Amino acid sequence: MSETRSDRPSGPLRPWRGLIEEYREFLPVTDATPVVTLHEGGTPLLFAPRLSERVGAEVFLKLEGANPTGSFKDRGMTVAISKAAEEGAQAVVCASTGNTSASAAAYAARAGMACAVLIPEGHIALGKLAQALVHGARVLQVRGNFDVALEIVRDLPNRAPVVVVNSINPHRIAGQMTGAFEIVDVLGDAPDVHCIPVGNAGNITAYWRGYLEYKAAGHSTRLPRMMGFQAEGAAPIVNGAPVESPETIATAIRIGNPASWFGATAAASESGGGIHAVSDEEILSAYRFLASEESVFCEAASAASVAGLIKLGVPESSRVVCVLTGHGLKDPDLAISQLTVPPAVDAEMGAVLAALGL
Ligand code: AN7
Repeated sequence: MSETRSDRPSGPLRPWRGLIEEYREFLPVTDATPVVTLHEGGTPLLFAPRLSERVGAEVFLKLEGANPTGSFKDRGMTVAISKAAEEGAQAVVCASTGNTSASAAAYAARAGMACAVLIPEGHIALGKLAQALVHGARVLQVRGNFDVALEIVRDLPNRAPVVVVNSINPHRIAGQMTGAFEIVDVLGDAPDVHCIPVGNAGNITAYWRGYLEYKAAGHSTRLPRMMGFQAEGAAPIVNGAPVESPETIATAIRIGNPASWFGATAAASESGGGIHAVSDEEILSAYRFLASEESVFCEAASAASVAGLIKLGVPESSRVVCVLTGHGLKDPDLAISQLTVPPAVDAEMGAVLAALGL
């Protein structure tokens, strides 16, 4: 295994300049590529003491909600938008359950490109819709789910001069490999088990490729078992057939016909892992556990990785990484629906003490 990567400037405050600068030699960029970055990547890998105790393993959480737009999508988007800029693209387009649209909108704005996003009407978290709008994207709510929106988007370049920035764009997958590189860089090698939510299946495809490429380059000696988790009502890979009308509270992974289906099944089988389903109840239970016990507020789709870990278990003392793909603030409606918001009290000491039961 190689020493700490020495070709980078070091010092007490070595600036993080985004994942393209950090992992340039693994990415499809050259000196001719204008790097469009919001300094994404470099996210925390946080040890989770209570979750570790609960499952009898050593569990780390990869906090992808710490990316600039609050999800892992920024990893692929910095590469996809940089390459689109290199090709002279004026406009990008994507279908999205929310996070891709937020990320595409932000990076397109940074690059001075137009951006159009197609989202399923009524099934996108409020924070994500706000992001796409505030970054200036043309937001089209379509009467249908993600899968039908993606079908239209796939065909758009045949009709108009636009670049698709969904994960069917290979530059997205390339950028998302860097999540695996960072995990290996922090742990010193790959973990035993890698747990990850699966929607359109681009991310599990990217992580597996990332682990393989980093090992081939001599940065690790081993490979993790890849465990992917779909929501029970949107589990086409688990069922072995597309789901016509996917349903889950985890709207980010409300996807019935994943574009990278084969990438997910290959990652699972080649690594000795698997793709499994978790119920909405199990997802919400993990979501609440992470917030109250580990102080990590992720979105529901992200909690599917931890729900799966709790449900399936792992051999004792395994080293496990769960990817928490997006920030909990993306979906404030879901968070509040899980709780009772207390009524207001009068602004005086007596009322405050009484309300607190003191
Ligand atoms: C928080 O934004 O598909 O299996 O259009 O937002 O790579 O699709 C989002 C997916 C997991 C699943 N967690 O990742 C979109 C979109 C969160 C997500 C996934 C998504 P993939």
